[in-house]
Amino acid sequence: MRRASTLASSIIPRTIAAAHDGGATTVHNRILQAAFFCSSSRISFCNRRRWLSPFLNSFSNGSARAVSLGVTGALASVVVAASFSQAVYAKEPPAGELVPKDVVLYQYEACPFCNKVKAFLDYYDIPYKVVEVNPLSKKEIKWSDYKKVPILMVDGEQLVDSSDIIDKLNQKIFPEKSVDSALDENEERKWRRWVDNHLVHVLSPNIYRNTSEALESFDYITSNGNFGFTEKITVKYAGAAAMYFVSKKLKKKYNITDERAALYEAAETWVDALNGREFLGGCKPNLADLAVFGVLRPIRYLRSGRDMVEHTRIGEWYSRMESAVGESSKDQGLV
Ligand SMILES: N[C@@H](CCC(=O)N[C@@H](CS)C(=O)NCC(=O)O)C(=O)O
Repeated sequence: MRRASTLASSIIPRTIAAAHDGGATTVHNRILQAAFFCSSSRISFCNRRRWLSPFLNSFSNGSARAVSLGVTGALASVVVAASFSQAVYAKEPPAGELVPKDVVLYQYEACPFCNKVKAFLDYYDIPYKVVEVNPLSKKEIKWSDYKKVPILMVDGEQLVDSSDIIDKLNQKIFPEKSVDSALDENEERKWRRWVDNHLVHVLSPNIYRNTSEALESFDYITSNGNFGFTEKITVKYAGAAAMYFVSKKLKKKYNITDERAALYEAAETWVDALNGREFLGGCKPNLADLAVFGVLRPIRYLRSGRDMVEHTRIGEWYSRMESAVGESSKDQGLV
């Protein structure tokens, strides 16, 4: 095991170097993975939900009257209403023979790009195994020439770069998929680019905004990442301190003056893009919905994510996405 002082002196220059790395690199591996509170039922879809609304409304009016008709009627109404009240969204599972058999994701639990890929795998119920990479030694990906995560191995083929991974996987599992229109396709592409070029850059300055948020973030990273015992303690404090300073540099680099305002503005921009639709994809999430959801998932239950939901209109869409994506299809077994 490396000595704490060695680790402290290695992580700080590495993270600062990342800030000069010209892209969203190491900085983003410090982003957190918050707890997932996903619905497990996947039985209806948004049209059905709309068709059910008048019924549910009249039903709930009716249930008030049922009280006067007797306890049995009231109880029955409560049970039925409760079973419909958790609106969930159907998935579009790919044809069985097109689902890859052996999928392994090399990731950092807190990395937004990795979470983007996971949102795709989870939504389409593609079973996968996870290898948590140690961000200091990266020994788990020594075999690869590509030195970032995510790396996705799909039936022996190495895929890299989150957006490329999703494009290739999408093509593999839906070779015949037709988009509803060129307009929809352009819109989806435009917002996926917005995620990669804008949204991800707003995240780090927010989760490392001050010392307590930086510590909150690193507490989660070290609790969920692949670190040895001494590494955990060193990385938590050294990493939080380093990223606090790095995030200030990132703010400058991406012309962000007020990080929270930038986060709220991004959330509002996304809700405006939805333009009243349940998802950007309409009745069901498209790749842009999955990308936005994926990169926000690690911060959702941190202070910044909670603030975002409290101060913007994004919460309802986010809850719909949690429900639509459902539980992770991650295989709990070891690779
Ligand atoms: N464009 C890439 C970016 C991937 C990326 O920057 N990943 C970070 C982790 S969030 C990374 O591996 N950085 C290099 C490092 O940790 O040394 C993608 O979308 O997958």
